[in-house]
Amino acid sequence: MNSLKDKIVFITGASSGIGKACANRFSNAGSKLVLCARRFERLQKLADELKTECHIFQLDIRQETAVEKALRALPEKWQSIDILVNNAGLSQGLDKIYEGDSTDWNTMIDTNIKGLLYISREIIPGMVKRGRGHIINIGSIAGHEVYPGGNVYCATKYAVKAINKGMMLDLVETPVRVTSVDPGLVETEFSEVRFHGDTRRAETVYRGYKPLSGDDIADAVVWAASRPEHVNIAEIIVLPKAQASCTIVHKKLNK
Ligand code: NDP
Ligand code: 8X3
Repeated sequence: MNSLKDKIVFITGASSGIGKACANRFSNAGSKLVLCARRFERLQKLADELKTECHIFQLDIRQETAVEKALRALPEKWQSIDILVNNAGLSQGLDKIYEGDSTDWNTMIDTNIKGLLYISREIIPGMVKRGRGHIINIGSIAGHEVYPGGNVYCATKYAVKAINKGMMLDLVETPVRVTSVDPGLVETEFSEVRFHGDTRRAETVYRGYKPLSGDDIADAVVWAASRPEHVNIAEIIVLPKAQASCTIVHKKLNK
């Protein structure tokens, strides 16, 4: 087992859901945390609650220059990031492709693909130079199957799958590990964001079965990170027991 104590873990999108759960799990394992998101007050509250030392900052990962500035300005003691969890991401809309909103498309592409790349481009060179590091990308079952209305969101997660593989290939001659953790249905703010704040519609996504929690995914992330250095967990798909594919979910609904 690879100890996570005193490792510096950078988690994007730590203000909610899976990212927040990862922060809690790594904190319990004794890691030190670098956390970012757009909602800074949430990060402040989280950092106050966590048992470990944290460095928090507000960042919109879609802004390339802001990403460069923020990460190049990290205080020296926080620069040697050991583990990067590329978690920040979102879905917007569930429209048929011919009815889709290009603002939604741009938000998803700019966050899930371009934002992840901007962050990675800043962090990976240091890992290569130091001869250690682990990148954990949060993909999705939506990067393995396309479902009706999922079109562009699925395309972004297929892109994450390709980028994960690309990272593995390009880093094979280094000690830097690369993992994709690909969840199915996880009850977070994800559906509320997808449906533009329609909480009633969002709730229906998780009704009639037991969905995953952010903590279930954090468990897989921390497990992958704590394998011995010679073990690389390339990809993990984690689904709720009631889910067999993107669209086959066994729901017991009251009539
Ligand atoms: P949440 O909405 O609960 O959390 C998303 C996080 O991403 C928030 O912390 C949000 O912070 C952050 N974020 C979004 N846009 C940006 C941005 N432009 N810059 C910085 N941070 C941003 O959803 P989840 O926890 O479920 O989602 C986390 C990841 O898991 C995503 O990549 C998602 O695609 C993936 N996923 C989720 C599944 C699910 O069913 N929930 C299943 C499979 C994958 P803030 O708004 O404060 O910026
Ligand atoms: C999130 C899971 O099935 O809602 O990536 O797209 S799904």
